[in-house]
Amino acid sequence: MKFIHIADVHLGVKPDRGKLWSNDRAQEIVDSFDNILAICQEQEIDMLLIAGDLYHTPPTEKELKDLDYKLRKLDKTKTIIIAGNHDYIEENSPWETYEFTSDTVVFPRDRAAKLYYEDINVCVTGYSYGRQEYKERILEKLRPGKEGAYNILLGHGGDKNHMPFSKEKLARLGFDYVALGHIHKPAHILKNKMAFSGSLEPIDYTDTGKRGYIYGEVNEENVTRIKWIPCNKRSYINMALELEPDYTNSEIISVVEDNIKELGVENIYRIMLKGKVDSNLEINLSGLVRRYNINEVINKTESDYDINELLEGNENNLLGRFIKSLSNKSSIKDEEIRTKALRYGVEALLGTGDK
Ligand SMILES: [Mn+2]
Repeated sequence: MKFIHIADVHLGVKPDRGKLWSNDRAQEIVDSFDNILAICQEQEIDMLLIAGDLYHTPPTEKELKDLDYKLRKLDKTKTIIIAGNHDYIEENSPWETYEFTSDTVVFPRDRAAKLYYEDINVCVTGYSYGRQEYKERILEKLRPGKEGAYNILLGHGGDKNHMPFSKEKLARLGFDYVALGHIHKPAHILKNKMAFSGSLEPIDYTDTGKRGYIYGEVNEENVTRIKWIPCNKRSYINMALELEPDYTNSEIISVVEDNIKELGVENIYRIMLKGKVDSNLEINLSGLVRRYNINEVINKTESDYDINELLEGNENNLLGRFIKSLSNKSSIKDEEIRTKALRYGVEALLGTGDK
C-alpha cells in the first residue's frame, strides 16, 4: 500500500497581498497541489491523506466541484480529507451538502469517525473541525478503528487552541501511522509512525525553509516507511547582513544582490541590516526592491561616530548639550542604560538634523 500525506495547502490564500509576486504565489500553491495529484496518478498511490486546511477558508460549492473534477481523474487513488481550523465545516455548508463523485471522503465535523477500506485492509480514523478552535485534547481520545487492519489516524492541531496533544500519548494510541497537519514546519515525530507533513508550500514569511509532502509505503507485514519530499516552488528567506563602517550605499546594494543571486532570485526575502555604518550614510535599496522579491528591509544598523569628535563640533548646540548632560555619570546611574540613552539620543538628533 502506498500513500501520500499532505496538509495545510491553504488553497485560495493570497500570500503577501499587495506585493508584485502575490498573484503568482496564489497560482503556485494551486500548481503544487495539482502536482501532488499528478504524482498520485503516475505512481498509482492508493491513498491521498489530507490532514486539514486544504483550503484557506471554508470552501464554496464551486471550489468543491472543481476539486471533485480533479480527483475524478485519479484511477487508483482514494482521497480522505479532514477539515482544519481554517476550512472548518459549518452546518449545511458545501462541505456537508456536496456529494463527491470521485473516490473521496470528507470526515464529518465535531465527532470521531472511521472508515474501513476492505480492498487494501486500511482503516482511517479522523476528526474534522466544526469550528475554529478546540482547546479540548480530542486527538488523545481517538482509538484505532479496526483490529487486524492497518490503522491510520488523521489529525489536525498541536497548539493550545487547536486540539493540543502530547506526542507520547498520541504515539501510544496504537495507530500504525499518525498523519498530522496544522504546524507548517515539517516534523518527523516518531520514526515511520507519526509526522507533520508541513504545509505543501510556504504561506508567508514566517514559513521559512523547504516545504513538501510525505510519501509512505506499507509492506505485507504492515511495516511502514515514510519519506519527506520537498517540492515548494520557492522559499521565504531571512537574510541578515553585517555591515562595516566603510561601506557605501552601492557596496551594500552589491552585497545584497550577490547574496540574492546565490540563494535564488525566485525566492522572497526579508533583509536585516546590522553592524555599524558611517553616520552620514543613507541606505537606499529601492532599486533592489523593484528588481527582486523583497518583502521588507529592516535597518538595525548603528551609526559609527566618535563622541568626543561630535562634542567638539557641537559644543554650543542641542546635540552638544545633550552629550554633555548624558556623559555626566550622575545623570543616570546605570552605565548600560546611560550608554544606550546617549546612543539613541545622538542618533535621533543626527537623524533629524535638528541640532
Ligand atoms: Mn491549521
